[in-house]
Amino acid sequence: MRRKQVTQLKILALVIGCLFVMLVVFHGNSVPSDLADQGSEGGNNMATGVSFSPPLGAGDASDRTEDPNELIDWHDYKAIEAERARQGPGEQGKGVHLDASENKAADDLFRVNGFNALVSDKMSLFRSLADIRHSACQGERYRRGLPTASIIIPFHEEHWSTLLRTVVSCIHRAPRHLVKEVILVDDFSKKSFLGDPLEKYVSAHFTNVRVLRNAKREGLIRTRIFGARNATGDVLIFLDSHCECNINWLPPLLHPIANNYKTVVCPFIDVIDFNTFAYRAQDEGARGAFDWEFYYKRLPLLPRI
Ligand SMILES: [Mn+2]
Repeated sequence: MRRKQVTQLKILALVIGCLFVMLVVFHGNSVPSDLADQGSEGGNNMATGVSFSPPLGAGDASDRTEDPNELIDWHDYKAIEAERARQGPGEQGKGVHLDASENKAADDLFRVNGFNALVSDKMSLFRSLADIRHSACQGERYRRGLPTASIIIPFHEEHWSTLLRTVVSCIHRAPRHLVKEVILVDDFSKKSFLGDPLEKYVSAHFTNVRVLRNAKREGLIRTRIFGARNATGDVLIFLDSHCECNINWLPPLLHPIANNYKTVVCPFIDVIDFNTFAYRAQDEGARGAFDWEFYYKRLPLLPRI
Protein backbone atom coordinates (compact mmCIF):
# COMPACT_ATOMS: atom_id res chain seq x y z
CA MET A 1 0.00 0.00 0.00
CA ARG A 2 2.82 2.34 0.75
CA ARG A 3 4.24 1.85 -2.74
CA LYS A 4 1.40 3.86 -4.03
CA GLN A 5 3.44 6.91 -3.67
CA VAL A 6 3.78 10.50 -3.77
CA THR A 7 0.66 11.68 -5.39
CA GLN A 8 -1.63 10.78 -2.65
CA LEU A 9 -0.36 10.12 0.73
CA LYS A 10 -2.32 7.30 2.02
CA ILE A 11 -3.35 8.96 5.11
CA LEU A 12 -6.52 7.30 5.80
CA ALA A 13 -9.64 8.66 6.89
CA LEU A 14 -13.30 7.81 6.83
CA VAL A 15 -12.51 4.67 8.38
CA ILE A 16 -8.85 4.68 8.82
CA GLY A 17 -5.76 3.65 7.05
CA CYS A 18 -4.28 0.35 6.51
CA LEU A 19 -6.44 -0.79 9.25
CA PHE A 20 -6.55 -4.41 10.03
CA VAL A 21 -8.70 -5.56 12.79
CA MET A 22 -7.81 -8.87 14.28
CA LEU A 23 -9.49 -10.75 16.95
CA VAL A 24 -7.29 -11.81 19.73
CA VAL A 25 -9.38 -12.77 22.61
CA PHE A 26 -13.07 -12.43 22.45
CA HIS A 27 -14.72 -12.81 25.79
CA GLY A 28 -18.26 -12.99 24.57
CA ASN A 29 -20.96 -10.42 24.46
CA SER A 30 -20.51 -8.88 27.84
CA VAL A 31 -20.08 -5.18 27.97
CA PRO A 32 -17.29 -3.97 30.23
CA SER A 33 -18.43 -2.26 33.37
CA ASP A 34 -15.61 0.22 33.51
CA LEU A 35 -17.10 2.95 31.47
CA ALA A 36 -14.11 4.95 32.60
CA ASP A 37 -15.07 8.50 32.16
CA GLN A 38 -12.24 9.71 30.05
CA GLY A 39 -14.58 12.06 28.32
CA SER A 40 -14.92 14.60 31.07
CA GLU A 41 -11.29 15.51 30.61
CA GLY A 42 -10.26 13.74 27.46
CA GLY A 43 -9.66 16.16 24.71
CA ASN A 44 -11.49 19.04 26.25
CA ASN A 45 -8.43 21.21 26.39
CA MET A 46 -8.01 20.79 22.71
CA ALA A 47 -10.91 23.00 21.91
CA THR A 48 -12.58 20.06 20.28
CA GLY A 49 -15.99 21.23 21.33
CA VAL A 50 -17.31 17.76 20.70
CA SER A 51 -17.05 14.53 22.53
CA PHE A 52 -18.86 11.31 22.05
CA SER A 53 -21.67 10.25 24.29
CA PRO A 54 -23.03 6.81 23.50
CA PRO A 55 -26.61 6.59 22.26
CA LEU A 56 -29.13 5.90 24.97
CA GLY A 57 -28.85 2.33 26.06
CA ALA A 58 -26.02 1.56 23.71
CA GLY A 59 -23.93 -0.92 25.58
CA ASP A 60 -24.74 0.62 28.92
CA ALA A 61 -23.41 -1.76 31.53
CA SER A 62 -26.23 -0.97 33.92
CA ASP A 63 -28.73 -2.47 31.53
CA ARG A 64 -27.85 -6.10 31.85
CA THR A 65 -31.34 -7.10 30.85
CA GLU A 66 -30.98 -5.66 27.39
CA ASP A 67 -30.45 -8.06 24.57
CA PRO A 68 -26.85 -7.86 23.28
CA ASN A 69 -28.01 -9.21 19.92
CA GLU A 70 -30.48 -6.41 19.36
CA LEU A 71 -29.48 -4.16 16.48
CA ILE A 72 -29.31 -0.51 17.46
CA ASP A 73 -28.40 2.86 16.00
CA TRP A 74 -24.93 3.78 17.30
CA HIS A 75 -24.80 7.29 15.86
CA ASP A 76 -24.20 10.12 18.29
CA TYR A 77 -26.46 12.70 16.68
CA LYS A 78 -25.61 15.45 19.14
CA ALA A 79 -21.91 15.17 18.33
CA ILE A 80 -22.62 14.97 14.61
CA GLU A 81 -24.68 18.13 14.77
CA ALA A 82 -22.01 19.97 16.78
CA GLU A 83 -19.38 18.97 14.25
CA ARG A 84 -21.44 20.24 11.36
CA ALA A 85 -21.36 23.71 12.90
CA ARG A 86 -17.59 23.88 13.10
CA GLN A 87 -15.75 26.42 10.97
CA GLY A 88 -12.08 27.10 10.45
CA PRO A 89 -9.02 25.78 8.59
CA GLY A 90 -9.63 22.27 7.32
CA GLU A 91 -13.08 22.03 8.93
CA GLN A 92 -15.64 19.83 7.18
CA GLY A 93 -12.68 18.04 5.59
CA LYS A 94 -11.84 20.99 3.36
CA GLY A 95 -8.32 21.61 2.09
CA VAL A 96 -6.10 24.40 3.37
CA HIS A 97 -4.05 26.61 1.04
CA LEU A 98 -1.06 28.46 2.37
CA ASP A 99 0.18 31.97 1.65
CA ALA A 100 3.24 32.22 -0.58
CA SER A 101 5.07 33.64 2.44
CA GLU A 102 4.72 30.27 4.14
CA ASN A 103 6.30 28.26 1.35
CA LYS A 104 9.70 28.02 2.95
CA ALA A 105 8.38 26.75 6.27
CA ALA A 106 6.06 24.36 4.43
CA ASP A 107 8.90 23.00 2.29
CA ASP A 108 11.09 22.36 5.31
CA LEU A 109 8.37 20.34 7.01
CA PHE A 110 7.45 18.61 3.76
CA ARG A 111 10.99 17.30 3.39
CA VAL A 112 10.87 15.79 6.86
CA ASN A 113 7.42 14.23 6.61
CA GLY A 114 6.54 13.63 2.98
CA PHE A 115 3.30 15.60 3.40
CA ASN A 116 2.38 19.18 4.13
CA ALA A 117 2.73 19.14 7.89
CA LEU A 118 2.37 22.92 8.13
CA VAL A 119 -1.17 22.59 6.81
CA SER A 120 -1.81 19.90 9.40
CA ASP A 121 -0.58 22.25 12.13
CA LYS A 122 -3.10 24.88 11.08
CA MET A 123 -6.06 22.57 11.56
CA SER A 124 -7.74 21.60 14.83
CA LEU A 125 -6.77 18.21 16.19
CA PHE A 126 -10.47 17.49 16.04
CA ARG A 127 -11.37 19.04 12.75
CA SER A 128 -14.74 18.01 11.42
CA LEU A 129 -15.05 15.77 8.36
CA ALA A 130 -17.80 15.56 5.79
CA ASP A 131 -19.90 12.43 6.08
CA ILE A 132 -19.13 10.92 2.68
CA ARG A 133 -20.31 7.41 3.44
CA HIS A 134 -22.77 5.66 1.20
CA SER A 135 -26.13 7.01 2.30
CA ALA A 136 -27.27 3.52 3.30
CA CYS A 137 -24.64 3.52 6.07
CA GLN A 138 -26.63 6.15 7.90
CA GLY A 139 -29.44 3.71 8.49
CA GLU A 140 -27.32 0.68 9.38
CA ARG A 141 -27.81 -0.89 12.78
CA TYR A 142 -25.24 -2.89 14.73
CA ARG A 143 -25.35 -5.19 17.73
CA ARG A 144 -25.87 -3.62 21.12
CA GLY A 145 -23.30 -5.98 22.62
CA LEU A 146 -19.89 -5.35 21.09
CA PRO A 147 -16.39 -6.35 22.19
CA THR A 148 -13.92 -3.72 23.40
CA ALA A 149 -11.06 -2.56 21.21
CA SER A 150 -7.36 -1.92 21.79
CA ILE A 151 -6.23 0.56 19.19
CA ILE A 152 -2.55 0.09 18.39
CA ILE A 153 -0.78 2.90 16.58
CA PRO A 154 2.87 2.24 15.65
CA PHE A 155 4.85 5.32 14.69
CA HIS A 156 8.34 6.34 13.64
CA GLU A 157 9.24 10.03 13.48
CA GLU A 158 5.58 10.95 12.96
CA HIS A 159 4.64 14.61 12.92
CA TRP A 160 3.02 15.87 16.14
CA SER A 161 -0.33 17.12 14.86
CA THR A 162 -0.98 14.20 12.51
CA LEU A 163 -0.19 11.69 15.27
CA LEU A 164 -2.37 13.45 17.82
CA ARG A 165 -5.21 13.94 15.33
CA THR A 166 -5.24 10.18 14.84
CA VAL A 167 -5.61 9.66 18.58
CA VAL A 168 -8.21 12.38 19.09
CA SER A 169 -10.40 11.34 16.16
CA CYS A 170 -10.37 7.61 16.91
CA ILE A 171 -11.33 8.23 20.54
CA HIS A 172 -13.87 11.00 20.13
CA ARG A 173 -15.76 9.47 17.26
CA ALA A 174 -16.16 6.13 19.02
CA PRO A 175 -18.42 5.05 21.86
CA ARG A 176 -16.31 5.65 24.93
CA HIS A 177 -16.74 2.26 26.56
CA LEU A 178 -15.69 0.39 23.41
CA VAL A 179 -12.21 1.93 23.29
CA LYS A 180 -10.45 0.05 26.03
CA GLU A 181 -7.15 1.72 25.28
CA VAL A 182 -5.02 3.40 22.66
CA ILE A 183 -1.43 2.18 22.56
CA LEU A 184 1.10 4.37 20.78
CA VAL A 185 4.15 2.29 19.96
CA ASP A 186 7.27 4.30 19.21
CA ASP A 187 9.67 2.55 16.85
CA PHE A 188 12.72 4.33 18.20
CA SER A 189 11.99 7.89 17.05
CA LYS A 190 14.56 10.61 17.55
CA LYS A 191 12.37 13.71 17.35
CA SER A 192 12.46 15.26 20.80
CA PHE A 193 8.74 16.12 20.96
CA LEU A 194 7.96 12.41 20.57
CA GLY A 195 9.78 11.74 23.85
CA ASP A 196 8.65 13.17 27.18
CA PRO A 197 6.40 15.87 25.69
CA LEU A 198 4.25 13.19 24.03
CA GLU A 199 3.87 11.23 27.24
CA LYS A 200 3.02 14.38 29.17
CA TYR A 201 0.46 15.37 26.58
CA VAL A 202 -1.37 12.06 26.50
CA SER A 203 -1.45 11.73 30.26
CA ALA A 204 -2.78 15.29 30.58
CA HIS A 205 -5.54 14.79 28.00
CA PHE A 206 -6.56 11.15 28.12
CA THR A 207 -6.94 8.37 30.64
CA ASN A 208 -6.79 5.48 28.19
CA VAL A 209 -3.78 6.32 26.04
CA ARG A 210 -0.24 5.13 26.72
CA VAL A 211 3.10 5.14 24.96
CA LEU A 212 5.33 2.08 24.57
CA ARG A 213 8.82 2.33 23.15
CA ASN A 214 11.09 -0.07 21.29
CA ALA A 215 14.65 -0.18 22.63
CA LYS A 216 15.93 -0.17 19.05
CA ARG A 217 14.54 0.20 15.56
CA GLU A 218 12.34 -2.82 14.89
CA GLY A 219 10.24 -1.99 11.83
CA LEU A 220 6.49 -1.87 11.39
CA ILE A 221 5.47 -5.45 12.01
CA ARG A 222 7.51 -6.11 15.14
CA THR A 223 6.29 -2.77 16.43
CA ARG A 224 2.67 -3.80 15.86
CA ILE A 225 3.31 -7.13 17.58
CA PHE A 226 4.86 -5.37 20.58
CA GLY A 227 1.69 -3.28 20.90
CA ALA A 228 -0.50 -6.35 20.49
CA ARG A 229 1.34 -8.23 23.25
CA ASN A 230 0.57 -5.39 25.63
CA ALA A 231 -3.06 -4.95 24.66
CA THR A 232 -5.89 -5.85 27.03
CA GLY A 233 -8.99 -5.25 24.88
CA ASP A 234 -11.03 -7.96 23.18
CA VAL A 235 -10.16 -6.91 19.63
CA LEU A 236 -6.96 -5.45 18.20
CA ILE A 237 -7.18 -2.55 15.78
CA PHE A 238 -4.03 -1.39 14.00
CA LEU A 239 -4.00 2.14 12.65
CA ASP A 240 -1.44 4.17 10.77
CA SER A 241 -0.13 7.14 12.71
CA HIS A 242 -1.67 9.78 10.41
CA CYS A 243 -5.33 8.82 10.15
CA GLU A 244 -8.61 10.46 10.83
CA CYS A 245 -11.54 8.28 11.81
CA ASN A 246 -14.91 9.50 10.64
CA ILE A 247 -18.45 9.24 11.93
CA ASN A 248 -19.47 5.97 13.58
CA TRP A 249 -16.29 4.24 12.47
CA LEU A 250 -15.99 1.64 15.21
CA PRO A 251 -19.26 -0.33 15.58
CA PRO A 252 -19.30 -1.51 11.93
CA LEU A 253 -15.83 -3.00 12.42
CA LEU A 254 -16.65 -4.71 15.70
CA HIS A 255 -20.06 -6.04 14.71
CA PRO A 256 -18.88 -8.76 12.27
CA ILE A 257 -16.29 -9.90 14.82
CA ALA A 258 -18.94 -10.13 17.51
CA ASN A 259 -20.96 -12.35 15.18
CA ASN A 260 -17.99 -14.53 14.26
CA TYR A 261 -14.71 -14.26 16.12
CA LYS A 262 -12.76 -15.57 13.12
CA THR A 263 -13.55 -12.44 11.15
CA VAL A 264 -10.83 -10.03 10.09
CA VAL A 265 -12.23 -6.73 8.91
CA CYS A 266 -10.89 -3.79 6.95
CA PRO A 267 -12.67 -0.47 6.61
CA PHE A 268 -13.19 1.83 3.68
CA ILE A 269 -10.01 3.86 3.45
CA ASP A 270 -10.51 7.38 2.20
CA VAL A 271 -7.80 9.80 1.19
CA ILE A 272 -6.38 12.83 2.91
CA ASP A 273 -4.60 14.92 0.30
CA PHE A 274 -0.87 15.02 1.06
CA ASN A 275 -0.65 18.73 0.25
CA THR A 276 -3.92 20.37 1.33
CA PHE A 277 -5.32 17.76 3.73
CA ALA A 278 -8.60 17.85 1.83
CA TYR A 279 -10.57 14.73 2.64
CA ARG A 280 -12.15 12.69 -0.13
CA ALA A 281 -13.23 9.20 -1.08
CA GLN A 282 -10.72 6.79 -2.60
CA ASP A 283 -13.13 4.67 -4.63
CA GLU A 284 -16.20 2.55 -4.17
CA GLY A 285 -14.36 -0.13 -2.24
CA ALA A 286 -12.14 -3.01 -3.20
CA ARG A 287 -10.69 -6.26 -1.92
CA GLY A 288 -7.23 -6.13 -0.39
CA ALA A 289 -4.80 -8.67 -1.79
CA PHE A 290 -1.10 -9.39 -2.30
CA ASP A 291 0.68 -10.28 -5.51
CA TRP A 292 3.45 -12.88 -5.74
CA GLU A 293 6.01 -10.36 -4.56
CA PHE A 294 3.81 -9.54 -1.58
CA TYR A 295 2.98 -6.08 -2.85
CA TYR A 296 -0.42 -4.92 -1.73
CA LYS A 297 -3.07 -4.78 -4.46
CA ARG A 298 -6.66 -3.69 -4.64
CA LEU A 299 -8.95 -5.99 -6.59
CA PRO A 300 -12.54 -5.33 -7.71
CA LEU A 301 -15.30 -6.35 -5.35
CA LEU A 302 -17.15 -9.59 -5.99
CA PRO A 303 -20.92 -9.70 -6.07
CA ARG A 304 -22.21 -9.88 -2.51
CA ILE A 305 -22.77 -13.45 -1.45
MN1 LIG B 1 0.39 5.70 6.16
